Amino acid sequence: MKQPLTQGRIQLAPENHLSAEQIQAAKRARRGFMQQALAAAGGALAAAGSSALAKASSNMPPDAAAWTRALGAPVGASGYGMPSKYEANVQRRQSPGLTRTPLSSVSFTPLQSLFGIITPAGLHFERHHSGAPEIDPEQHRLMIHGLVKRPLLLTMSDLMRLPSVSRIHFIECGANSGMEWANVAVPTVQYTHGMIACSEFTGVLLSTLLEEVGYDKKNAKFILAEGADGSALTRTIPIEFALDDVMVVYGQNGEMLRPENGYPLRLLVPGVQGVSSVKWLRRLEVGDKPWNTREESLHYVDLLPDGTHRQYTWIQEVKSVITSPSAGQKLLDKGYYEITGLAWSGRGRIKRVDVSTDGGRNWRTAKLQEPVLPKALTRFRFDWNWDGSPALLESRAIDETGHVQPTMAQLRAVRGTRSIYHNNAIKTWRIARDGEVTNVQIG
Ligand SMILES: Nc1nc2c(c(=O)[nH]1)N[C@H]1C(S)=C(S)[C@@H](COP(=O)(O)O)O[C@H]1N2
Ligand SMILES: [Mo]
Repeated sequence: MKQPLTQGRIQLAPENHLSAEQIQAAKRARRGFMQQALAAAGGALAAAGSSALAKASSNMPPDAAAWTRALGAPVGASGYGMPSKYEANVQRRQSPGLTRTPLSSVSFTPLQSLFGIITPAGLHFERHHSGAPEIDPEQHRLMIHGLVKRPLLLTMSDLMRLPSVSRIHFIECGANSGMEWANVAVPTVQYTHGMIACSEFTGVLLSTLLEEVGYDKKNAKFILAEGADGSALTRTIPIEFALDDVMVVYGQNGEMLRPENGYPLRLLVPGVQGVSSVKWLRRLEVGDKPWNTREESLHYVDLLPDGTHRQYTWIQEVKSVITSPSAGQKLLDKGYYEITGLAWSGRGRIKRVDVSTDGGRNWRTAKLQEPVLPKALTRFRFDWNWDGSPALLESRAIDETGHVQPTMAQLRAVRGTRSIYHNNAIKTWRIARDGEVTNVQIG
């Protein structure tokens, strides 16, 4: 199937790559194709209307396009609408280097292909420790017990009768951008930053449920959340979070959760690393101390320079990334480009995003797209004229609590070099003279 090769004056990355060799081969092949296309078009894509390429097509003015002269697909051709076949390249993808078995793996959101701040449910990154179970909602139960007066076993209909809220929040895996610690120049923003997604979630506030069961206000300090998947993933949540904005979620972007994202019920701990947002939620226990489960003592800990492990890191700190232009793409011409990207903070709203085109020497403030919501993705835009010389594009976000996104060097000075999790460093994309955009680290 023919895929669109360009968006504006940006040549898109060859998306179906698996290895570095295949990426290179795909790039060479596509470059060859583009050169042929450009030659056929008389050199200028912008002037395609009058080009030999355009004249060769019978669909161009003054002719009416083939689809204008025929009837289209009937209403109801698809009961559940799917993207155009021309968008088939926009896919979640796995990194071969990270996937030992697809049952305990991650697939990344194609951030380079998305607009605005909402991630379509089918492109929300997925991370499962033991595969995605198929749960019959009629059979599913949520148990709430521990330091409570009235332990409860709830059905989905019980839950869906309770007062609900809808809120837009991101979920970011703590390991997002993890490969940047080792300076593995992964080829696209999908792999550097694609373990994040943002949805409108609907469900019941955990505080509502805790009131319902009459939790022990004096002694309750932590909640344990457990999943119904084969990994029975368990995480400790501090009571302050639980009583604040934690949600027990069944809806995602207006419909029920997708199976991969926890159908029929998941926890959402806004602003906190993804692993705490336990999917396929089946049990909540109220307790007075942290549980030290496997997923919080063996995994999801940060090895510090002094050899100790940092445990129980909750917040996803302020972070941003330019999604276009980004690594793997190619600028086809000098002139105007809209630099755009995403910023977020687990502490609240984004206050400002600065953009640099010279590797962080000079910064100018980007425009923020409304709405700017707490613990949600924020879209930023920046007008830029590329003069054809090499450039280093960077974005730096600042949140409403005053936290500033650090450079990789600043982060390494504190955290050392052996971390996997919590990398919120400024990301640099290099633009070469020929317009090729690559993933680099400077300083
Ligand atoms: N029950 C259960 N919950 C889980 C997981 C899991 O494997 N099992 N993975 C966690 C991790 S590590 C992350 S980053 C998020 C990812 O959510 P998503 O797959 O909806 O993107 O789910 C978390 N919740
Ligand atoms: Mo994760």
